[in-house]
Amino acid sequence: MQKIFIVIPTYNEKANLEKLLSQIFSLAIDGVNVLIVDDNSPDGTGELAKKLRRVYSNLSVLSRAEKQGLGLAYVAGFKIALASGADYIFEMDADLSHQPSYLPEFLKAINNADLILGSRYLKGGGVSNWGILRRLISRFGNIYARFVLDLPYHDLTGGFKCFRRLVLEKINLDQLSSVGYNFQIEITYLAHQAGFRIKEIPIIFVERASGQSKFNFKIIFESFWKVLILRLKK
Ligand SMILES: Nc1nc2c(ncn2[C@@H]2O[C@H](COP(=O)(O)OP(=O)(O)OP(=O)(O)O)[C@@H](O)[C@H]2O)c(=O)[nH]1
Ligand SMILES: [Mg+2]
Repeated sequence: MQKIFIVIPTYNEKANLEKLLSQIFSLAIDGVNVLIVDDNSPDGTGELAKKLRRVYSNLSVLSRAEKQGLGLAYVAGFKIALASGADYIFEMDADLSHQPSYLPEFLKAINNADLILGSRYLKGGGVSNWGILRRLISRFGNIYARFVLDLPYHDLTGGFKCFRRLVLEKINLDQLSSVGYNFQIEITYLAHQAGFRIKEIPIIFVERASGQSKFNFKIIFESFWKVLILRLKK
């Protein structure tokens, strides 16, 4: 039977966790496991996740000592998923921006691809409840990365993805240069360079209803120069 791991990094997502897990597990997808990677959230997300293991037998929790950024949380989670024999590995946010109802569509699409990107900027995709500034930043960031790195994909900054195991085995996870959000662009770029088949499916991204955003201008500047550096290393 296929084994699926949904890796979900969390930092202060207590208000979203129960609803998220209940929505994922109620889909009753064959072989599905959820791995929460918590960076010692002050709001107790990690403890709540551990408690919920009594409810969901296919839930596991990786507790890390301190907040080290999204990229490093994913790398640690991917290693566990690979060691546990996962065939397909998902990236997904904990704040319900990534709707679990899309999971079956990713699994269908990955039959003919190695990496599926959930894309806001394809026909049928979109963003709900984002202000104009956030929309412009996201749009510009995507056009910039697409142009500088010469990639054909429409959404490079999104974090709802499904990898075939082989992709994460082939990419050197310890050599990623991005520890923060730029990780999203970098991992897709490396998969593309390695020749993997990457496809996009449209998703509607729903702005978080609870908890706090960790998005800030530092992230934009980090991405701006890290994308340039990736290009120069080519
Ligand atoms: N473990 C861990 N998780 C993180 C870290 N930074 C962000 N996250 C999680 O990564 C996911 C995406 O972060 P968000 O804060 O939602 O960032 P965003 O989606 O760009 O911004 P908003 O939707 O506006 O909040 C969420 O599940 C966060 O809890 C981190 O340093 N460590
Ligand atoms: Mg979010």
